[in-house]
Amino acid sequence: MLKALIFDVDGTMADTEQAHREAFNWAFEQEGLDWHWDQPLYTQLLEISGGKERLLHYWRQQYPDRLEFNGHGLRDTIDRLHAYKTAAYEQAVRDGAVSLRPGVMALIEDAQRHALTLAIATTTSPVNIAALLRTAMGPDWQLAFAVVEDGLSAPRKKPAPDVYLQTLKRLRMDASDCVAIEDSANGLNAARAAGLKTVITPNSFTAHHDFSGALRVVPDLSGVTVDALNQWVTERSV
Ligand code: XBP
Ligand code: MG
Repeated sequence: MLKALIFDVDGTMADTEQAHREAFNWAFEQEGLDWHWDQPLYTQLLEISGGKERLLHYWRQQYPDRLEFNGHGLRDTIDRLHAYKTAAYEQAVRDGAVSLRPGVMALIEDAQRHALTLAIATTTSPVNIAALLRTAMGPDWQLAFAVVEDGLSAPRKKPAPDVYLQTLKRLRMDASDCVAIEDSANGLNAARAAGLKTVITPNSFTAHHDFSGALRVVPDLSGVTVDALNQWVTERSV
């Protein structure tokens, strides 16, 4: 029987990437950059996990030989852009720009009824997790999660397995006792590299990804219960 569920955040617990994209574009305006990440471009750029890594990847695409902007070095500019973006994203979430996806809260509550342990394994920044879950679950949201591993605590981003390996280590559980819930190919590959069976709930940014090896791919978590997850795990192990 499962002992723990490990949730990804962006795209899984909530459809946050539109709000991230808009926050990035606001940051570019503040910095006087004529960059604009539209939906198709951002869908491609999401193949790079981590906002700073995504910015660096795009910078190197746009200006392969440029190491500074407005007298600031590359790293400083990226750190400043990411700080602007994170502040804008946090405000948008506080203002109600995103809500939990269908079935997420019901599965969390069902897991609590079954005395399962809950954890978070994400590449996003800690302030983003807090902004989303404080708004969605209230100020004591952190009490629901035994472990939270994020973009700061696990700097090597998905598809590297680090964030999941660190979560399992802190849970003191074997991967076989847990299920990961993800939305993207990077997330699936990170979880599987850590030995985790993974349920995928795609979204508009990831629907085209390759989810081979997933325990299940479902449109969202509506109707997904702990009993259903145990059933899927049992079916897979026979
Ligand atoms: C998705 C990501 C994050 C967000 C942006 O994280 O890759 O980078 O797109 O957030 P998840 P930051 O693992 O939860 O799907 O700018 O804070 O990275
Ligand atoms: Mg995700």
